[in-house]
Amino acid sequence: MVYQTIDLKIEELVEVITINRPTQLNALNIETLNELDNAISEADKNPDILAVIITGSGKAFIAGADISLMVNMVGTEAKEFSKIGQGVINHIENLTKPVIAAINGYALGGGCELAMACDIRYASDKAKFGQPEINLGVIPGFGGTQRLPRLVGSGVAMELLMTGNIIDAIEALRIGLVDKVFPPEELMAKTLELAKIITFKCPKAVVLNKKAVRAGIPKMAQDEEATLFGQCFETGIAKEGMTAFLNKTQPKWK
Ligand code: CO8
Repeated sequence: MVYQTIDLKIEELVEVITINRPTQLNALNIETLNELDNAISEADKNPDILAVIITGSGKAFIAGADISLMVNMVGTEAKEFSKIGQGVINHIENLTKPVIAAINGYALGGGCELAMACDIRYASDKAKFGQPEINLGVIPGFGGTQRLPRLVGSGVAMELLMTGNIIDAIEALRIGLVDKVFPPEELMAKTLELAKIITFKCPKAVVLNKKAVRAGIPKMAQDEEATLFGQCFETGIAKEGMTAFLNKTQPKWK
């Protein structure tokens, strides 16, 4: 497959997947989700890949799902889009090889949701995190309502979800949203170093560790999340919030 919105590079048994839509801050549209899904399937099958790194080009990791794509959706379409995104992100989570996020910049909305599905998260000290969906009149729809409380606890998750606050990498480290923070120029080298250390270990035991940890994580209510995400589009609040974002104005909530 020829990829238009992601770049792939294999270096010594480690594949680096770079989301590459920098002018839209790497926002996830259908094409990007499909390409990511395909790249993950290929990585699964390729014996020359023992670990995967996901990062972003330019100043963002991923600034969320593509708002220009969602603004005109009706409830059923939004629910369907939510399920597509959940499927791709679950695919990343369930890949039978370790996946490390190298979070180089904005990891917002769907971007933070994708990072949370990775096994390990390294971040640049310039990275920013948040679930700002509330400002658009929606909720996270790619598993964020489920993974965020599991990672940081329900109180901290509720605060992030209900305020839409954007936090820096040091705060993300403090609350357990990321595992290590580095200066931007060291991020990729440190992430590759970690990935390579893992590739020297017994591949079967690496996968079994991942499987055991994942098996202990409580089941997620993703269907409910997708349904509730769709409801935001039935009531007109998503239209109000997303139109305001795209017009660079403030939404008026009833
Ligand atoms: N979608 C589409 N375009 C985007 C997005 C996005 N998520 N984020 C940024 N862009 C675009 C901007 O519109 C802008 O385009 P243009 O140059 O044509 O005006 C360009 O990228 C650059 O962005 P800014 O000029 O805004 O850059 P700044 O440095 O001033 O600001 C921010 C950077 C703070 C990251 C800002 O762009 C921002 O707030 N972005 C939106 C963040 C956000 O709200 N993300 C959540 C989106 S909703 C979501 O992810 C839900 C996931 C679940 C979906 C469920 C399925 C339906």
